[in-house]
Amino acid sequence: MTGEKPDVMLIGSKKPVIVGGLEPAVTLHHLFDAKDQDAFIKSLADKVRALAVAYTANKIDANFMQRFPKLDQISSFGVGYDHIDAKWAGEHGIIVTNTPDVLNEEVADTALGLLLCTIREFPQADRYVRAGKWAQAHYPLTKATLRNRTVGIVGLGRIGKAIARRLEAFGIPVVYHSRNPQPDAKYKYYPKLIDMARDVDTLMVIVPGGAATQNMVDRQVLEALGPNGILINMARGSVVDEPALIEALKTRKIYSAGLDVFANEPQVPKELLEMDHVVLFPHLGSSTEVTRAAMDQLVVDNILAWAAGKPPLTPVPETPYPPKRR
Ligand code: NAP
Ligand code: 8YV
Repeated sequence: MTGEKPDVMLIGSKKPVIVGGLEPAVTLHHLFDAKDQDAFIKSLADKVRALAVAYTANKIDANFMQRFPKLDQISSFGVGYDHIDAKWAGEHGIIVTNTPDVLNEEVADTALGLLLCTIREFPQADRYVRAGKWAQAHYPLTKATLRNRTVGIVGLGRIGKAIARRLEAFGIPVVYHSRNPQPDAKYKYYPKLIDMARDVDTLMVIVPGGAATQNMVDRQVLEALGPNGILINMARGSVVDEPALIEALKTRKIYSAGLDVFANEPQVPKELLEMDHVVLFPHLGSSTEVTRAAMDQLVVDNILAWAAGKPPLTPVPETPYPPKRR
């Protein structure tokens, strides 16, 4: 691309890495600055050639993309892109990019942290000390232990493998479920999630969100996991049937859960907030300054590559490069 700077719309807050990285190369329009976002989009729709999506709560569906007839590329923050209709984008010659790999280790660290917190009740123990209860009695021994558990990873992808490596170092047997076996994985593969849930006592969920995985952890899977079962959800709230999970926790059909994500976040069901045998994180898998900056930089680098007429760095599988001709 030569000559004039291309027009790019930023959807999300003005993060310094994104704004600083893009402004020298493109004309950036800030959707979140607009008092009337609809009118703002209308006034720019014919010019905008790329979107930088830094706020994943914005649904980028067919209706939204259709508003920009010259749209070439959507550079989205986060590895998950279930907020974008990537299939429609691919069919209409629009490339979607995400931010994979740069967050694998950070999210895997969080997953292990959440697992340990859930099993050993560390947040509850911290609350116990702060409440001044230690002087009266020791915190009770926890019934659950990581020792002798088997962890079934739901989705042995980039992050799932980083979690598996950590579990191995802890001496914990790992098995996994996904649609296809991973050729390079030495762990036992289960083609059916329900069969894996029956065989393990701990599920670590780290699949993409979206229609294909909607409620895949349902009542039957939770019952198969059993009364000693612990569910860790690092994926998306949509992957777990939340009412079924609440019921299973209330009736002790499973032992406990550690949740980083929720069906309607940032709203968390009152029933979960009132339970003391769950651990709840505010979707912080990747949220350190260094990792978020690396993710922001990849949002920038994908746009810069496009602006320079080069292939995208990290296109999603639904929108391979070169794009379908329009
Ligand atoms: P990835 O490398 O694409 O791995 C996804 C894995 O899920 C693959 O093993 C895939 O294998 C499996 N999978 C996909 N669809 C499936 C289905 N319908 N049924 C069963 N298995 C399925 O993705 P990643 O980079 O590891 O990221 C995974 C997800 O983690 C993201 O999409 C995001 O939603 C979530 N995430 C959460 C946080 C957080 O802060 N909590 C941070 C980062 C990512 P097959 O294709 O063989 O099925
Ligand atoms: C982000 C995530 O925090 O990358 C993902 O898929 O879930 C997280 O790393 C999230 O995208 C922010 O909205």
